[in-house]
Amino acid sequence: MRQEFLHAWAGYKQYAWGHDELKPLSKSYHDWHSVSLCMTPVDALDTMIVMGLDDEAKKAKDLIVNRLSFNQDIFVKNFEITIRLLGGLLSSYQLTSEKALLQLAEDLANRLLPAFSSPTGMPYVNVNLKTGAVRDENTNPAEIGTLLLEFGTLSKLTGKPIYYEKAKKALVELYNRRSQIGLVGAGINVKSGAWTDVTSHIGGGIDSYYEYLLKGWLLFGDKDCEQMWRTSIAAINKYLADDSPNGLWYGQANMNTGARTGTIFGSLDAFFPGELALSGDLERARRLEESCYKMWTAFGIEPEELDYSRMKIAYNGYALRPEIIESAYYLRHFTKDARYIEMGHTFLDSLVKYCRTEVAYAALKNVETKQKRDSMESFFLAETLKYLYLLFAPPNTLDLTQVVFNTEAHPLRRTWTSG
Ligand code: DMJ
Repeated sequence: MRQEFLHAWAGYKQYAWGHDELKPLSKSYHDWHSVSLCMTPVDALDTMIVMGLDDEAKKAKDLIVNRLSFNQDIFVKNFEITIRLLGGLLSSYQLTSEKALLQLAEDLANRLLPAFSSPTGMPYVNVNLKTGAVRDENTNPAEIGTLLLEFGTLSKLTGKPIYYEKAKKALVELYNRRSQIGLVGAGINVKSGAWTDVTSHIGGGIDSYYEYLLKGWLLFGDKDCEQMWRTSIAAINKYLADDSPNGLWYGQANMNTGARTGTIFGSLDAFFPGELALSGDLERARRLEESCYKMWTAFGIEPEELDYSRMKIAYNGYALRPEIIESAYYLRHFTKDARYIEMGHTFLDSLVKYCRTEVAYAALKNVETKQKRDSMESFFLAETLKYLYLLFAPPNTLDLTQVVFNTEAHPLRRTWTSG
């Protein structure tokens, strides 16, 4: 796995050094904003450390410390910047004790804090890093509820409670707006607190809200998170789980009535077997990962969205996503079953066969034709290759009793003693 990581990283170094992302087909780069925020190096740094690639890690760390500045007049997505950059800086700080990384994290979080200034305390989508101006009030549960691990860890490491408090309030405000049957919808307005889309599911736009209820409990011992997780998972299993003739899936339902409204499952939903395994529900976790595996093998590589009732593709891209591999990693860890190593080989073989390019790896525009797309998102190095590496690595290469991964696979550790 190290070889594959080094292959992709070498492409980034050669054609995109200092920029956010490599464009693997045109051999050029892409920045998310008018200036680079070093997305790929920050996201990838702890993978290098975990893989023992010390020289590469040092180069990436030097680039970040010397080049990265958040004093920029740009609007950024609070959610993406939190999970990728704040998460990456914090985990790399915990792994290296390099103070400059913690300073960058704290500076970044201070610039993101104005995002929480809505009447409900749920964050606006975008915030300007220099001016603190905010915009975009229509958002979703994932963007509101996937902040506590990063902001909370920063509070624990700095002794400043404000970060934990802001992220926790946002999470609780969201949870308090669940329906009478315990579900959340796909869209919500942070000013009014009203739902704008009542479709409930576990996929993109909602997914990591649930993940952080569970992990907020595991990382911080937060009892409110435990209770919110327990209530939520009961509703999910009651209304969203679909025990269909071709296996266990999770589809869409109306958040108020629980009536089934869709049978779409996709590559983002594939984080859920891992989530179930981490929560102790190995039976559902195993069955759902088998369904995910069917989704992958039916086309040689998984589509972004599948209608599982007919096994027909609903959206045919593949963005180099990690979730199905992440789930295999958790299942391998908790069951010790070699089945998940077998799955891992299938995933790796497909990636090499269909996505590997001369200089790195590329997303697929179409999983049926296998036509490539000129994109390698930073999560490929942060997550996809890290989880593959850990899946094949000796057990307890990272001790899961000590480590909680944020949603971007940045390992956070409970290094603090109190609170
Ligand atoms: C990553 O940024 C995170 O895993 C997020 O939770 C979902 N999308 C991508 C990977 O697919």
